Amino acid sequence: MFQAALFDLDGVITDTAEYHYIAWKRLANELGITIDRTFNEKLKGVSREDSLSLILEHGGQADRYTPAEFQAFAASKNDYYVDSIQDFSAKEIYPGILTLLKELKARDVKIALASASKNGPFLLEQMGLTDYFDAIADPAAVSNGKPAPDLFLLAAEMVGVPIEQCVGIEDAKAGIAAIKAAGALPIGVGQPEDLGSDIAIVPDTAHLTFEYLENVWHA
Ligand code: B16
Ligand code: MG
Repeated sequence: MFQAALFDLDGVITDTAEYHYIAWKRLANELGITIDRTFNEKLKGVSREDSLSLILEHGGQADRYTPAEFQAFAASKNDYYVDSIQDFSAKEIYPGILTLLKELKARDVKIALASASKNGPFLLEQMGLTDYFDAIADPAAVSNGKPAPDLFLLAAEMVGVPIEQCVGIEDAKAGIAAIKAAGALPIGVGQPEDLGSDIAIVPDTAHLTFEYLENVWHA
């Protein structure tokens, strides 16, 4: 049996992916850059700074700004985003997630957050989920973001479980790559076209039951 479950947040525990998209789109518009949902797939699981670099590159503005301007743009996007998540509550938890967290707890499986988001702790608090988590890996504490394995390795270390004994749950390509690179068992939420057809994938979180995780683990 696996001993720890390492959760991504945006797109797995709740639908913040949409709010990130709206905030990036607003900032991109201000810079005269158009982004759509297809492009947005590239930003999922990717850090704030790396997302901004991808957007500027997409708009042909890669080297146009000073580091101070770059930081100001990233801060603006975060302000838009943080404004939009102020009213988050338990109502925003994706289907099946609360039950899964309870099932994991009942079986003494460790639970850790491996989100690239610096707003993760705030969101867990808003949704009343903080107490379910044995650890929250701080994305600012690792040198390389997803798709590098660092964040998942840190999460496993924080709950004292060897990475080979962990499952990682992700909705983003970069996140699945990070879980694979770390050496945990990846479980995707989404579509094989986005995440790859070589891993276990559920179409939505309602399918993420403890029984499902156990079956994947033993398969
Ligand atoms: P922040 P995850 C990621 O969270 C998001 O998917 C990504 O869109 C966002 O840019 C990143 O967090 C950083 O978030 O700006 O709030 O620090 O999917 O790894 O939970
Ligand atoms: Mg995600």
